[in-house]
Amino acid sequence: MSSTTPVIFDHDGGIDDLLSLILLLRLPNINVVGVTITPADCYPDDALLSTRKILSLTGNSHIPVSVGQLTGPNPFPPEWRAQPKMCHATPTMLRTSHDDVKVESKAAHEWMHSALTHAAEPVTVLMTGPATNLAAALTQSPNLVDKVQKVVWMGGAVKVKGNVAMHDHDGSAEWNAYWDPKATKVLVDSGVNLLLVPLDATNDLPVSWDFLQQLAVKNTPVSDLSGQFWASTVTSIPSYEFTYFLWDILSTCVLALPDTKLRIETGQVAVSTTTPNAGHTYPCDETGSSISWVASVDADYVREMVIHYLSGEF
Ligand code: AGV
Ligand code: CA
Repeated sequence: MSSTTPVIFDHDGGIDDLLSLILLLRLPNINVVGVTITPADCYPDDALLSTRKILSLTGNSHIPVSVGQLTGPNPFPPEWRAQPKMCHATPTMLRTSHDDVKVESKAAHEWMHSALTHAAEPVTVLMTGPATNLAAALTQSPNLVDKVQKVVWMGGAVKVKGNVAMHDHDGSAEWNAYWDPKATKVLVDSGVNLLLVPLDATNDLPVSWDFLQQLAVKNTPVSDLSGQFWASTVTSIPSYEFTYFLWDILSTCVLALPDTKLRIETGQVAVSTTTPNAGHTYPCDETGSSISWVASVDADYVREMVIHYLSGEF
């Protein structure tokens, strides 16, 4: 066994997905073996460019990147998908090359399938976008669950309300679970060792001005770039509620958090794939599958950990 945990990171190119990539690469106990992109809460060209630049900037240009071709039925709002374009427009990112980072010819779900098949030891899969790529790989080869050490997925809302606000939806689902409800169901029912990081836990971690202030005083290259990314998430229209959370960031931290800093619940969870609650992940003893989810965390500890790892030199 290696002393670091091998991790495949599947993200969907949002501001906090890209910040999660920076954070993940700086965690001492993690060895990132590949990055896959789901074209969900992003435009894939932007997500790919920012991913390659971050890998290059952090001295990780050997890590392979693969872009997904599969899409879910419920697209993200175009305003959200366009927002992360600013990430590769910041001066640090503009100065950084990307062509030293290889892009795999295989689509993300195929690359993931082959990486898991050939893995010498079980791999942890961190996912901060919809479950589409891993669900496709597991559908093709259900035995691959044995090659997955665990899945940590920013997805779902188990005992709290969701964050989908669409005319044909009752608001019970979290967006990553809703984008591709069938993939969500495949993942939950797959028998894989699954730990959700749902809204139940992330609701305690809004991106507050106080948090950004604490990051800013670090005054280092990494904290400045991170603060610039987050600055683009504070825009809000008066009277129109909008809060950005440390959704994907918490999920990344879960890979390194001491057991005493989080509370995990285990139970039967079912997934709806139909309106009006498509993507709803709810406790259900009759038709559910047994999975675990992070119910709550020590929010102060997590904030300090994030500020610690997102400061210093690249
Ligand atoms: O539901 C949270 C997920 C996370 O993976 N994403 C954003 C994070 O990357 C969707 C999302 C929910 N609300 C959003 C989202 C918002 N206001 N802006 C952008 N994305
Ligand atoms: Ca995301």
